[in-house]
This record gives sequence, C-alpha cells and structure tokens, in this order.
Amino acid sequence: MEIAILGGDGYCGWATALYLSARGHNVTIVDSFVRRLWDYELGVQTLTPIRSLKDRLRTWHNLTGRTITLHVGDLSDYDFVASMLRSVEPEAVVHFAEQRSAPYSMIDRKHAVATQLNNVRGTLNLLFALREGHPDCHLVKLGTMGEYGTPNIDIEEGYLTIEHNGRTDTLPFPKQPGSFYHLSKVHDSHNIMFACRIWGLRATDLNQGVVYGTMTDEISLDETLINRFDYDEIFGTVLNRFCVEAALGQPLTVYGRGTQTRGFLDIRDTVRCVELACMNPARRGEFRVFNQFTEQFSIRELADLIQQLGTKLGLEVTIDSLPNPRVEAEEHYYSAKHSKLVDLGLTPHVLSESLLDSMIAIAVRYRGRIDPSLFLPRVNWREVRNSRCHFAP
Ligand code: NAD
Ligand code: USQ
Repeated sequence: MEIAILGGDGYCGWATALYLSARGHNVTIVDSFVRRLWDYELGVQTLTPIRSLKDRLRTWHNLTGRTITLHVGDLSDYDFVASMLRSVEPEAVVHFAEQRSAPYSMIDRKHAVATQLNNVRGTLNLLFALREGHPDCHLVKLGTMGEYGTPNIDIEEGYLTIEHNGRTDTLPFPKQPGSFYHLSKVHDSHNIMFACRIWGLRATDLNQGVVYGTMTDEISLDETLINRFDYDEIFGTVLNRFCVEAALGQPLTVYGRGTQTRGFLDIRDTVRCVELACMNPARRGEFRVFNQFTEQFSIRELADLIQQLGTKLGLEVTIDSLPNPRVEAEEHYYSAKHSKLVDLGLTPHVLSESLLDSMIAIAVRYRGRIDPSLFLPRVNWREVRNSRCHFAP
C-alpha cells in the first residue's frame, strides 16, 4: 500500500514507518520536527540519543534497500497538506502528528491553546484536503483511551447503545477527558465523525492506551535507528519513567494512591494495530473506533512490578506516593472493551519481566544522559496559569 505516516519522526510514528516499510509498503513520512522544538523549549531530551531523521532514513535505506520518502511541513498549513497528498496519493494516511502530552497542555493558557490549535487545526486541514481530492483514502487517526475518562460503566469501542424513555439508539460513547490535550482528541473525533457522515470519508479512530517500550525488530537493526524513550515529567509516560527512575536508584513517582487504572500496550503492538487498521479499511462514510490497548494495570501494580524486578537485578527501588498533580479519579471502576483489533488478528505482547528487564537495561546503558531533576512533577492541574509560565528547570 501507499501509506503516509504523519508524525513519523515521533515515538510511535517512527516505529510504525519502519515496520510498514519492512513489510513492503511504500511509506512517506510527514513531520514538522516541532516535537524536537518542544524538547528544546522544555530543556528535556529523550533518554536515547535519537539521530536526525535524514540520518535515520539513510541508514534504513543502506540496511534494507528500502526508501522512505520525507515531506517536511506543518499540518497547520493547508497548502502543504494538500500538495503533500497530491504528490503521495496515499491509500491510507496514518495521523500521529499532534501535541500528545497532557502535562504540556496544562502548563498554562498558552500551552493549552497551542495544543488545541495544533491538533484540531491539523486534523481539520487533513479532512478538507482528503475531501478535496482523495475521498477514498482511509484516515487512520490516533485517538486516546483518555477520551472516555473513567466512567462507572464498561467502556465500549466508540459507541454505546442506549435505551431512553422507551426508545433505543446507538450513540457515541460519552467522553470525560482529563486534560486540554485529551480534550483535543475528543474534538478531533467529533470532527472526523462529522466529515465521514457529510462527505462520505472513511476513518478509523484508534483510541490508544499508554504505550511502553522502545524496541521493535526494525529499530534494533542499528543504533542509528534508535527510537525515543521519554522519561521527563511532561513527555515521559509512566512505565518508561518508572524504568528510568529504577535504573538510577531514584524513588518511583507514583501520583496519589496509584490506584488509578489505565490501558497499556507494547510499542510492538502499536505498529501491528496500525497495520491491521490499514489492511482492513473502514467503508466509505464509516467512522470506526477501535480501543487500542492490550492489558490494564493500576499505577501501583506497575510500580510494584518494577520494584520486584529491580530487587532481583540488585537495584534498590523505593516507591514514593506523591501528592497527585493531576485532577483524576484514583478509586474508580475500569473495564474497557478491546476486542476489535484482536478480531482482526492482533496477538498481543503481554507485559513480561524480560521486556521490563530490557527497558531497565536501556536506561542503565544511557544513564549518563539522565537528568534526575526531570522526575518530579511540576505541572499542577489545579494551578494552570493564565499568564505565561516561565517553565524553566
Ligand atoms: P511524539 O511527540 O513522539 O510524535 C509526534 C510527532 O508529530 C512529532 O515528531 C512531531 O514533530 C509531529 N507533529 C506534531 N504536530 C505536528 C504538526 N502540526 N505538523 C507536522 N508534524 C507534527 O508522539 P507519540 O508518542 O509518537 O504519539 C503519536 C500519536 O499517538 C499522538 O497523536 C498521540 O496522541 C497518540 N498516542 C500516543 C500514546 C503514547 O503513549 N505515546 C498513547 C496514546 C495515543
Ligand atoms: N503517573 C504517575 N506517575 C508518573 C507519571 C504518571 O503516577 O510519574 C500516572 C498519571 O497520574 C496517570 C497515569 O500515570 O494516572 C498515566 O499517565 P501518563 O503520563 O503515562 O499518560 P497520559 O498522561 O495519560 O498520556 C499518555 C500519552 C498520551 C496518550 C495517553 C493514553 O502521553 O499521548 O493519549 O497516554 S491514555 O492514558 O489512555 O489516555
């Protein structure tokens, strides 16, 4: 297939681009590199020394003989999006290209506005450009499990059949997102669903859980291909952070009681899920939603797992219960359906000791790059400022 990966310089996008290229698809990466800029802005860097995209693509070509095409540009620029689509003529567009950190969106008003403008505008531009000249192209959009929040009922895959006053309908599942970032994903979902309904576009919203791990078969071919491994409080996701904290002998930063539960998946399943969505496109006019995670854990369960493993490895791992900087339910019911991708052929990687072991090993290997001042959370949901926050470390 001809597949465009928007956000292909990022954590999930890079792994996905290589995975699809290795399977013989013609892959184009589209990225503005704005994420590298946000790292500079915040004074953070990935644990792993990621190379320039040009270096990565050259190495991939030299190793495999496969070419991944690159279009550098911002999805906020409609003319760029339209001309990129005209040049690539993709059968599927996989859209990862958003500001994806909840804490980043809660720093202050400026960051909340920037997040929603970047995400909602990019997706809207894409929808209009698809309608204009590529209505048959399948949009595979990365959403998030966090769109649903933590309702006291089972979470369905996108839709809920409700009986009300004697009448029945199937409606979008209610959304209760927990940050301005997660809200941007809800706005995107509504815009995409509307575009499918009125223009007959085809789209799949992949409501992904928290991703962990960094290695895939393709990435482990050469160090130049190494992927991001974010561990700072803004962009680091929880399990990646715990592995780095453990490697450095720093306390694991559990927010609140740690009884909050989320869906998780291995990055190797992210890439497979995207492939499955591309290979089994939505119908014209269909807005499909898949819940993309494989297991659910409470944060405390993850901390306990890392502590047990760390002890086996001879590390001294302690667990800190920090005042929760976020406003989120800690004691709650959580049961989310996630069978549609399995029905299409996903065989999940379950969280194993050997995987955690290898994540901690990566952290030990690059421990010289770890800045421990990035572990403690500084962005507080209750104190989102209106004025510009000078977010200096
Ligand atoms: P990332 O920050 O590593 O990568 C995103 C990439 O998109 C970056 O390379 C960035 O430069 C690019 N980008 C952002 N805005 C752009 C724009 N306007 N124009 C062009 N390029 C732009 O993020 P990630 O972790 O790879 O996440 C990818 C997607 O998956 C996001 O949409 C995110 O919401 C979703 N997601 C991620 C996770 C996770 O745990 N990482 C979980 C669920 C959903
Ligand atoms: N948490 C801790 N300690 C930490 C970091 C986080 O206890 O050091 C807790 C948070 O309070 C939260 C949970 O762990 O309850 C998950 O936090 P996270 O930072 O790992 O993930 P989140 O903010 O939800 O965002 C990440 C990605 C985002 C994606 C989302 C999927 O950054 O792009 O949308 O996971 S989901 O969580 O399903 O919405």
